[in-house]
Amino acid sequence: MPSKEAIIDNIEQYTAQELIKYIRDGIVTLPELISETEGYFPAHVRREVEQMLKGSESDDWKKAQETNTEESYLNFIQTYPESVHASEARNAIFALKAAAEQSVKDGLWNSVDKNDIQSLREFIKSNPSDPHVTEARRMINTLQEEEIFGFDIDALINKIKAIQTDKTVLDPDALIFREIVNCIDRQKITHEDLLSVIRRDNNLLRASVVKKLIEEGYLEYMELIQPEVGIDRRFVQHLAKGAPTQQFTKPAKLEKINKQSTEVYFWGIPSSGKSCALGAILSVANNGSIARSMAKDANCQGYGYMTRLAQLFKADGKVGTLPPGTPTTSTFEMAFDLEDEKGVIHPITCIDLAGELVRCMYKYDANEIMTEEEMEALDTLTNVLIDNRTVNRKMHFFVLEYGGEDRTYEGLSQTEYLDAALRYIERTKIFEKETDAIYLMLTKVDKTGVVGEELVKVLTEYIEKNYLGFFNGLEQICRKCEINGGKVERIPFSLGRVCFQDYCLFTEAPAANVVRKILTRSWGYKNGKLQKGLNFFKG
Ligand SMILES: Nc1nc2c(ncn2[C@@H]2O[C@H](COP(=O)(O)OP(=O)(O)OP(=O)(O)O)[C@@H](O)[C@H]2O)c(=O)[nH]1
Ligand SMILES: [Mg+2]
Repeated sequence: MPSKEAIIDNIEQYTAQELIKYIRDGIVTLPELISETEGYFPAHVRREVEQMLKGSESDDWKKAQETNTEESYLNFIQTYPESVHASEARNAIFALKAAAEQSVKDGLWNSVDKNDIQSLREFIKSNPSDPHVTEARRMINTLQEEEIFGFDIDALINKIKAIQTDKTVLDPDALIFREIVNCIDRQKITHEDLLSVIRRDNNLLRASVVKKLIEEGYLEYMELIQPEVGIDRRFVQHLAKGAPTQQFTKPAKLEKINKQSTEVYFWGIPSSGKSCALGAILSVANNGSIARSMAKDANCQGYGYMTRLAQLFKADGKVGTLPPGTPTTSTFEMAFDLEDEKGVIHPITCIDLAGELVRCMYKYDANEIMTEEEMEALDTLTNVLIDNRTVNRKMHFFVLEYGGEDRTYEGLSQTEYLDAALRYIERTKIFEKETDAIYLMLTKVDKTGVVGEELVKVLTEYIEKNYLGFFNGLEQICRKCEINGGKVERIPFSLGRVCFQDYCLFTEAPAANVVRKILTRSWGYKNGKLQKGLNFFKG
């Protein structure tokens, strides 16, 4: 093989084919041949070389990408320095180098003994800028906690629950995944333990976490269906399909309720099941089984949300994906007319509030520092309930989540937050003048595992044990303000079966029950004439 100098000095002796070979072998480049041969490069040979190079450029680019090594891209750049793919090739080399560096770092991280505080500390000391440093610190904390409190599966479950309610964690699912994997890798829990955690509560882990565990080889789809774990095959099929979730856009700021209607409010802490209950109620209201017809008000602020939310709940035996949590600043107004079986039209406006808003009411009451976003959200509520308040009749559902009594947000439980909401609403005086009914809605009662009379018994005991104070407080308001003969009705609610938090096999009966109640208690008019009903102005 001649040297670069020999080729340049004797350029007129070589054929185009030979020159192409030298270029491909990286001995010389075309620009060098052009600029360093001082006019001796025969024009017809140069044209031939250029054409042959052009013809094969796209093939060679494909080959370089297929090989995908630093060398393949370097060769390509040397052969085609002017190519449109040259910068892409340089970027590819850069990415490959970065990946190689990262894998050396990963190797270092992989070799650290994750059960040993000392070796984790040494890793942090010698690699202070490594991306695994935070994880190493977290592991040290975990090991220290284990030293103090001991380790068992319940400790892991509690940790997962704590992460789920910690607002400061940016990506709770990723953190929960790492916690679990860390426990398995350190042989703190076995594969069977993980399955038993899923069996004990099908809703502890979100679909995305279970899916990641499967993708990373910690679980198998079929194991979830086994009788020992007992998850319905349809949920697992839905998981495998990875159905996309419904996305809701931020609504316009709500200034006031626009419709002459009965306003129905749902109050409850984050994740207590308000939006799901509302979606289910809207879906059943729309299907003609309880109400004869439903006419959605296309002008209301939450029209799009209402349509999409109701769409998620269909009792067709197929698994549906549940809505995501409602962002703090999103308060939705959903207005519609329901026609009952006697042809009476009931104009209704349902208001879906973010549970975070209920926490804001507490913060406001307790003079705690609030973010700008929280102030803005509370301002919406103040507009609707106080400044621009309507004379519409109102119904309030106080939503308590069955099984959520231990769940705390920043150290406080459901009732502390709901108490604050209650005080806030009391100050508006709407209980005294405009309220027709107050309900205590217990959501997620499928978690009891019982139905019928047994369910009534379990729930009565449950409320007495956990929420008697709150319930009595509500009844006291009802007596004082002469609402519903001083009675607070308790309504059990469930979507049917929920799995991996995001998936649901929907059953209509509980939502149908609520639609019936709304129809019974709301004002209506007949004969297409909008009249003020008898109970429209109460006091
Ligand atoms: N087991 C069971 N879980 C439910 C039920 N309804 C809701 N959930 C679970 O509770 C989660 C939260 O429900 P949402 O309706 O979004 O709660 P929310 O009160 O609107 O929450 P925010 O919008 O954050 O205030 C859902 O993702 C489900 O995992 C139910 O009937 N049964
Ligand atoms: Mg919600």
